[in-house]
Amino acid sequence: MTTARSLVVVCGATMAIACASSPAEQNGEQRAEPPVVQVVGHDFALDAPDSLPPGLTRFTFRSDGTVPHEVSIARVKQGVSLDSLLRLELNGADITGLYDPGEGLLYIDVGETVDAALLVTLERGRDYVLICTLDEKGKPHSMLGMVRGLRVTAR
Ligand SMILES: [Cu+2]
Repeated sequence: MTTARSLVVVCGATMAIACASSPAEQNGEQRAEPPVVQVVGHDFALDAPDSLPPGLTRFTFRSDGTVPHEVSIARVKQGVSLDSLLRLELNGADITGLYDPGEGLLYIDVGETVDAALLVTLERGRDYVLICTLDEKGKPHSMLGMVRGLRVTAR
C-alpha cells in the first residue's frame, strides 16, 4: 500500500521544523549551524550513523528507493533496551509505547527531493529510533529492515 500524501512533518516536544531564520539571525548575529546528518532511504534499509554526539542536529532525508519512504525519529523511553525495541519492531510488534511522545517525520516520494529537515536536540546518553512505517504489500517497511537505532554519546 502506498499512502497518498506529500511531505508530512510532525513536530513534537523534541523536534522542530527547520524553517525561517531566528530573530538573532535577522539582527545579523552569527549562530553556529547545527551539524547536518543525512539519512538515506533504500528498498529496504535506512543509512544513518549508529551514534552521534549530543546537541542540536539537523536531519535531512534522501531516498533512492523505487517506492515512497519516510524516516521518523523518536527518542526511546529511558529504561527501554534499544536492541530489544529493534527486535520487537522487526518482528512486527507495536513499539509506540516504547518511545517518548513527540516524534518527527520526513516523507519522500519516488524521484522527489525534499528541502526540509528535522532539528532534533539529541540528548546525552539517550537512544533514538529511526523508522519507516510505510507498507509494502501489507508488510511495514520497518519489518523489511527500515528500522535502526541511534545512540547519543555521553559527551
Ligand atoms: Cu520505507
